[in-house]
Amino acid sequence: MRIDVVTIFPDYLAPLQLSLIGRAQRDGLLGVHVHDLRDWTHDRHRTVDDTPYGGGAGMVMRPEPWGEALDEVCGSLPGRTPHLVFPGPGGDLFTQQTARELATQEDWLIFACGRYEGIDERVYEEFAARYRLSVLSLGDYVLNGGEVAVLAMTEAVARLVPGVIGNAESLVEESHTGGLLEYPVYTKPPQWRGRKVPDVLLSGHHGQIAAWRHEQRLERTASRRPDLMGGRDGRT
Ligand code: 6GU
Repeated sequence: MRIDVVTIFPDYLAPLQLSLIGRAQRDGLLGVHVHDLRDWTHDRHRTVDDTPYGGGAGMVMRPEPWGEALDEVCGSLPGRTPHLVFPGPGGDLFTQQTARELATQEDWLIFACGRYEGIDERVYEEFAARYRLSVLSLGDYVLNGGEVAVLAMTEAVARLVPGVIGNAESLVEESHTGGLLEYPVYTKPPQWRGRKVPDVLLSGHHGQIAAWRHEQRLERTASRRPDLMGGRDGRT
């Protein structure tokens, strides 16, 4: 999978060279390319923003650098068509299902990171008319820009790309697979500060262990995330 990121803070994306995502790149499973939006400005101050028409607080990103940047980046792989992602608090919720769809149905993502009060609306219109385009939000809170969201979304998507995670089995039972949170886990020692590992986990009864873990997932999800259990009020 190929991932391009356009941002005014390329350094923000440096963590994508680390850990699992970094290794996936060295292994050739993933290519991450970060671009500075200001490379597509033409004035001495490399201006990317201006005051909003109609008044109001803050600054809005001007359409011209975004237009030139996305024209160039979107056209940089002959014969291939990217899926454009604009991270933003006003977007559709990014979930494990979104990550799964992007990992399995797309082979090229371009993230366009807005800052300030947002990007001129005509940029969305222009590129939605030419490409598949999603506006995606991490959740109901406000970040200063899309960069941190791209780190999260890239990690969530990349780890679902075949080969990126060595132990594919670890993907099967994790939180949000099957709509439930993960069960609690324990390791050695069997007793720590007077706290014991649940007996069933030491019993060697695989059937009982599986049943206990499933019960724990249900209890945990009902208690912490009733919204995942279906039913408008989370009780059913
Ligand atoms: Cl994707 N962007 C910004 N700026 N804020 C957010 C977000 C995204 N998701 C939640 N808050």
